[in-house]
Amino acid sequence: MTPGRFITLEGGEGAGKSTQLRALAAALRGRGIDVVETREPGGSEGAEAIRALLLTGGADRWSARAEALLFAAARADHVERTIRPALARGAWVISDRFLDSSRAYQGQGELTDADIVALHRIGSEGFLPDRTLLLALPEAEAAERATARDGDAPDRIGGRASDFHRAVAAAFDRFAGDEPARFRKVDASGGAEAVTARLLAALDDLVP
Ligand code: T5A
Repeated sequence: MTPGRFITLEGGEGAGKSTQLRALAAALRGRGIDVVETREPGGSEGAEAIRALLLTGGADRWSARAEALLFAAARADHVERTIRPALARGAWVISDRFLDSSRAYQGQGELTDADIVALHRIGSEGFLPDRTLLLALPEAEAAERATARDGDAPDRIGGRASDFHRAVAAAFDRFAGDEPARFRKVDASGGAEAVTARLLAALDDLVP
């Protein structure tokens, strides 16, 4: 049995993560790999229930600390119930967002990056992806794509101010620079097929 691999897609709103997850999964299946597609927040029954709590309601529904704990709790369930069992049977798991989203979205204000990493150590034993693909898209293009999809109704976190989303993008860039072995930053502009080809190239060393 070839070893399972855990791949995450990260990036800001509208970068094309969900679109690329589907295309990447199809391409890997075409190479004979058993692929599990999943997402965060969510990916297991309990985590999907927490997702609804996190993404709906007023902007101030949760304090920063409660929000970070809810993301960490959802992730703990997702890792234990979905990701680890799939990897154990040799499947590849591709997740639309994971820990780095919490670091970028919840670890830049009242809580620090070290706080988010500590929550992940407690919740998920510090479990990390084999490869994180960071989809990089200029702000204007990402906003255009997100608006084309969501109209004027972004979710509770997506609807935050553009300064917040700029800080999130900068944080993702920092993480990629700090961990070059795990991260690959991939240009997400242009047509979807070209982006998929870039993502596949960024997994070349892992594909059997
Ligand atoms: N969050 C999440 C945290 O704060 N902390 C955490 O720990 C985690 C895990 C999740 C929200 O939760 C926050 C971040 C988010 O605010 P979500 O509903 O899961 O929200 O949505 P997002 O992850 O933000 O992702 P989006 O769904 O907004 O965007 P995607 O998935 O990056 O983009 P996608 O594929 O839906 O594409 C957007 C639009 O662009 C088109 C698509 O058809 C779609 O209409 N598109 C393209 N158009 C032109 N060219 C291309 N190449 C295109 N690719 C896609």
